[in-house]
Formats: sequence, structure tokens, C-alpha cells
Amino acid sequence: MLTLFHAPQTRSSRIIWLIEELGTDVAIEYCDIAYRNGQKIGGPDPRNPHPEGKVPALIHDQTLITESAAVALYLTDLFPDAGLGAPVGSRDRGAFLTWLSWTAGELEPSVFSRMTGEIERNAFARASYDAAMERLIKALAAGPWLMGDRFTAADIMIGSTLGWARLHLPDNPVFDAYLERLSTRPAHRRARDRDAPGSLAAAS
Ligand SMILES: N[C@@H](CCC(=O)N[C@@H](CS)C(=O)NCC(=O)O)C(=O)O
Repeated sequence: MLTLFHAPQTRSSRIIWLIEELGTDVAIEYCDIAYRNGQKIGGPDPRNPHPEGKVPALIHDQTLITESAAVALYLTDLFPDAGLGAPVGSRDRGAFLTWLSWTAGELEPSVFSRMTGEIERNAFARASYDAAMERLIKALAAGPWLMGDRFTAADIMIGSTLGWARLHLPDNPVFDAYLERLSTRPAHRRARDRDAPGSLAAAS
């Protein structure tokens, strides 16, 4: 049994997208969180098993998995037939792990340093941001997906970050074309419909 603890318009939204791409059955527990985008919006939800009260948190039977990249790896390993990951021993495994980790370790901090203005005050932050953007543009320019012809969970991790951070990225058509390709995926649309509780009912 798989259960995802989720709050709308947060990093757990990308896990709903992944679940839709995988076509697997995962129960979604909509829960409260204390902060969104740095703003206090409530308190941690006592039902949420994440040690810091954050989302995403995934429970698989008795096992708790947190951190989006770990959740993405866990699910793609659990459902290898969906072809959204890279099994141990496959040629793509190294690149796949690299992009998942790079999103959390390099891309997100770079985007935050751009959003907070840190890159204007700190030469190292500026250099890291520029390097991240250069690497990403180069990787996406070949396309259609991050790792070439095959769409993977790394596209979900990177694509969701680029989506919410688009205004803070360089004005480069490579980003727009990539985001456009991602937005036409049926699973992406279905994930948006499931993001908030009752959102489908509200829309109809
Ligand atoms: N590195 C974590 C970050 C998780 C995270 O910060 N999630 C935010 C939502 S985007 C959250 O739950 N915030 C609530 C809080 O800080 O209390 C991941 O990628 O899973």
C-alpha cells in the first residue's frame, strides 16, 4: 500500500505528476503544512509522518520516504516497467541519478538565490546560478527531454522546478519550448486536476 502526504502547489505536486505518469494507484492524503513559499500558512499536520512536517512524504507499507528526489527514485525503482527511471546496471542510471540529485543540490538553491537577490550580493551565488543555467540550457537544447528521446522522472523534477520558477530564469526559448512540451502531457494535466482536494468537482 502506497500513501502520499501532499499539500497543493508544493513540491509534492510533482510526485502526483509522477504517480500519474506511472499509472499506479497511490492514496493521497491532503494535509496542512506550516510554511509555503516562506510564508507562515498554518501548522504541521499531526497525521503527516514527515519528521519536519513537510511534503512530500511517502509511506510504502511500513517504510517512510521523504525528499522528492528519493521519492522519485523509490517509485521509479518500484515500478520499472513504466520506464520512467533507470534500473541498476542500465546505461542511463548514472545520468538519471545525477539529474535527480542535481535538481535538489544545485538547481533549487540557485533558483532561490536568484529569487532572494542573493546573486546580486554574492559572487559565488552568481557563479553557481550562471553555471546551473548554462548546464541546463545545454542539456535541454538537444531535447526533446532532459536525457534525450526518453521522458523520465528527471524531467518531472526539473520541469516542475522550472515551471514555478520561470520568471526567475533567463529569457531563453529553450525553457519555454521545454515547458510547453511538458504541459501537453496528459499525466501533467491529470496531476493538476488532483492537486487540490475537490478541484475537479469545483471545476465542473
Ligand atoms: N528538500 C525537500 C523540501 C520539502 C519542502 O520544503 N516542502 C515544503 C513545501 S514546497 C514544505 O513542506 N514546507 C512546509 C514547512 O516548511 O513547514 C524535498 O524536495 O522534498
